[in-house]
Amino acid sequence: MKKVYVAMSADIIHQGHLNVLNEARKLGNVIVGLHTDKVIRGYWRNPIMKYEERKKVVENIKGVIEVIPQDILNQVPNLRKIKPDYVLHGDDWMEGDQREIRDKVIEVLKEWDGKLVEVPYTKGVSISKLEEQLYNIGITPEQRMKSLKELIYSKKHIRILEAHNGLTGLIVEKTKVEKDGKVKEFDGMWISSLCDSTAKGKPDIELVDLTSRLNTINEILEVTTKPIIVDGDTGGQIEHFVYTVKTLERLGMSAIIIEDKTGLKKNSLFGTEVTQTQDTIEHFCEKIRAGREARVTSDFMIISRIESLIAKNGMDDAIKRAKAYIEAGSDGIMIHSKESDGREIIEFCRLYNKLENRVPLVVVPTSYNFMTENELSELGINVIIYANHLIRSAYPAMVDTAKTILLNERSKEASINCMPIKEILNLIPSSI
Ligand code: SPV
Ligand code: MG
Repeated sequence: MKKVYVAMSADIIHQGHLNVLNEARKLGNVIVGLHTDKVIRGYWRNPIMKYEERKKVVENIKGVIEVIPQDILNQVPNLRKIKPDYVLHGDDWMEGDQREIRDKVIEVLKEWDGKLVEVPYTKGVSISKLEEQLYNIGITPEQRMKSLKELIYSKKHIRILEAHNGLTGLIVEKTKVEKDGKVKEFDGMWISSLCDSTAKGKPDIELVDLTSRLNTINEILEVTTKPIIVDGDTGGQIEHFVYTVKTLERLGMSAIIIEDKTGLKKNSLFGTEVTQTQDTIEHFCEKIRAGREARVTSDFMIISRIESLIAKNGMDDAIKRAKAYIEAGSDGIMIHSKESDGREIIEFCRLYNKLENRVPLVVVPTSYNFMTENELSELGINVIIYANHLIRSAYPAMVDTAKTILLNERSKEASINCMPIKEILNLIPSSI
């Protein structure tokens, strides 16, 4: 029997996969190179089914004699090992990013006179529709919680956007754009203390208490499936923090970030304009340790936020704290800076990368917003949080509308700022 190689992700098996595998079966014994979870996360999103689960499904499809891991997008290393007589692929890879891989496959097949067979792409399969249906089914708290760690440890970097109510949660969940043949979307949500407080018309000084923040979180939980990172401010008293950890973990939050400040907390972007006191290293480490002991699973991440650069306490202090917080058991470090040239962050990363013990690094590039995700990623940063952009863009639009109505004593002139009534009525479907 001839050998036929087919690479696929097979995350949601549909008739398109079966068409390809049927064609492959006609040519010989089918070996499937199944994309590993890491590969799928790298080019798309968290797989719905894990590798072992997908493997079980694919192994049981007629004609498939073996399933092997395809652990990079490029099939060439696997092809050299197997030397198949045929490689089968949908004919949708002739354009865009996949074209390069196609060229490499054609080249390597020449080494043993193998053939590439391209089968017509199955029309009428809408992955986005299938995904929509999965979204409607929802997610368990446990699955949601785990998904952040999985994403952090398998993607070069992840991008997170703030959400402060159900509607903004939906925007983070569903917004997608296509660029260079790839679909881009946000990996998760940040429940910012600044945005949650501002949306409630309150200052960002830990005045909005946990119960009220849980209302916001619940609103978002009800309509989304992506992982959530909670801005935990200072974490409060250690005795209170342990309860916060338990509550958030139970709800399926993925992480809490606490900042090493004490006393009346003010927003970090005020910098030294207001009095902000940093906690002692010893006390903050005690808080981290208590949080770690309180959580039930290691899937819930406790991330420590260093405020040394905000408070102008120096780079040495920032690095010293990073070391201490990692030793105390932090699952991640967030370094914050309000300098707009990005130099502090670059320098911190340079020193951080020399540490022997490192954990994922988180940044909030509000002030140094000229830096691209790739530039940040090259510095070794793993999590990029766009911390306040939805509320900052919505507020000026709303104020402008209010003023326009006042000035014109009617709403006609303001309607150019507004989406049509029909669209707002249909924005949220009435049934799922
Ligand atoms: C928040 O979004 O509430 C933060 C980040 O804590 S920052 O506002 O930059 O301090
Ligand atoms: Mg905050």
